[in-house]
Amino acid sequence: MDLSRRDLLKLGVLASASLYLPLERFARAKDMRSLTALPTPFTAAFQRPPDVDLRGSAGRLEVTMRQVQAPILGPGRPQTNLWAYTATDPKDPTKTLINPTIHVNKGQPIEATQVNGLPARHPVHGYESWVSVHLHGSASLPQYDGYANDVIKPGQRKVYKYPNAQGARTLWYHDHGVHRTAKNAYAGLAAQYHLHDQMERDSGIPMGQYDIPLILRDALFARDGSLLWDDNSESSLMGDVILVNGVPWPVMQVEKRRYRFRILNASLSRSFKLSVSDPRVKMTVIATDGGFMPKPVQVSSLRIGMAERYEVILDFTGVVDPLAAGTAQVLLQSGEVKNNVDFAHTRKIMKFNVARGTVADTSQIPSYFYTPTAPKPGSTYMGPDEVMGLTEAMATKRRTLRFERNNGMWTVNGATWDSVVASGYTNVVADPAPGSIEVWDFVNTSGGWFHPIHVHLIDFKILSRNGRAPFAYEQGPKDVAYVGEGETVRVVAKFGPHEGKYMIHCHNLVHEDHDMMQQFRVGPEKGAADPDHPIYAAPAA
Ligand SMILES: [Cu+2]
Repeated sequence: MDLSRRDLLKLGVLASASLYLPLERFARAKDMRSLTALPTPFTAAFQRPPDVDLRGSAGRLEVTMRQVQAPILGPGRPQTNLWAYTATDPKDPTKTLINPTIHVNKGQPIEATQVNGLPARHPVHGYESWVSVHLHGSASLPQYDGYANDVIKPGQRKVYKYPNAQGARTLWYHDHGVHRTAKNAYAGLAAQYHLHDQMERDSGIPMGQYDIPLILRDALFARDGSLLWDDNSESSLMGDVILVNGVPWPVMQVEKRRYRFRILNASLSRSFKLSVSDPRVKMTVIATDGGFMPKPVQVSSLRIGMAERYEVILDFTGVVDPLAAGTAQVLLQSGEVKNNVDFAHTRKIMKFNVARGTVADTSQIPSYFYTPTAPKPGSTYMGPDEVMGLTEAMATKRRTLRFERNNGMWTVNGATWDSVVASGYTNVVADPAPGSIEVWDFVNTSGGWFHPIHVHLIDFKILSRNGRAPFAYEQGPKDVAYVGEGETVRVVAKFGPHEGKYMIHCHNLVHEDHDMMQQFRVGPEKGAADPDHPIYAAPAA
């Protein structure tokens, strides 16, 4: 019998909301190799990723990609081999930091040397361990953007130059190696990068120890502790363990005050519909992928697709002490998302234990951050106010990009990334003029899957979803658009500040690798001698 989840629902097999059977089509993931018992939710302690603070420094950093072991499954259970970005702690050279959050200030460019210190071949899949490092959210030159074919082979290194000229935002750096992105990222190559600026410092929002990355992802584990791979015939990988900053369903001790969480969905294929279990804890969205929204917006739930970032303030001030226990408990949880596959605990994310007693909280949530304004002329770095000042009427060109599965391949307007490679990297899906404003429609006619679409280089404003207004929480600068089932998402963007070739792709990384990726070119084709050619201008050595 081959029954879909929808069929099972009709038959009443899944009538209990808390019980989800693994889908038959995902049954292979639950094979003999998989864990017999999952970690127990809400037992492991929350971990803040380590910080590398480059503010006020010379702006140089060396990062080495390495295979490391982590006790993800808990004490007394086998450790997990991960691939991670590692850096020496600038404050203590005897310490190695795993997947650190990098902090920079606006206006301070940096150079990050990335060294491929991974095993020459992937220990499970056997492929040559090439990588490419993409700083997602940065308007970098093409040769520093982590172009998929601009790979760093084992033993090689490459210097990436990051301008940090945009406004405050939550970026992340992750792997983008051609046809290896999903497996490399799944192995652990993903971390956050925070760009800070004056608007952020003046706003009064929680900073420092109260400004906390939440990197959400799912995973499958084998009994020997290793990560298990099952991409369901190159369609989606749906894990049964939810990790927050690498810890399964952690518990975080919090005070009765406001916290700023920078939520990133680093899953390959799973989306989340986030909410907080206690209605007294208000969730206010203050920033989207590309930085602050014009105005904070309070929400009861928030859908976050792969690679999207939402900064939220959770305010624990109103939590009342229970009479007997020492703490009050609040859950961050997920709801139903179409075409997710839920297992027993995949709607749980993490738990907050709220400490008794009041604390002095001088932070605030401002009523607004800025007023949207018409973009400055020319091809310049855009502020969030200029991105949100874009209108459909300003556009001089319209384009349509269709994301669909053809003959088992994932395609953009019927083409795959291999066609770009075969063209000598000259095929483009769009060729906007430098500084021009365009409206793009992202179209997904399928009911069977959603595609979070990422456009490199630029930030865009979402104009509409199927002709209706975007969700209140996505009305900020974005670089990923969640294109749901049967949806057309319309965005407007200004193309710059750089010329050259940049990728556009689905951030279901299984789709991206097989091969839902194309490129666009800002300005004219300059051939292989282009001083900013994504492959030839600054190759790894
Ligand atoms: Cu996709």
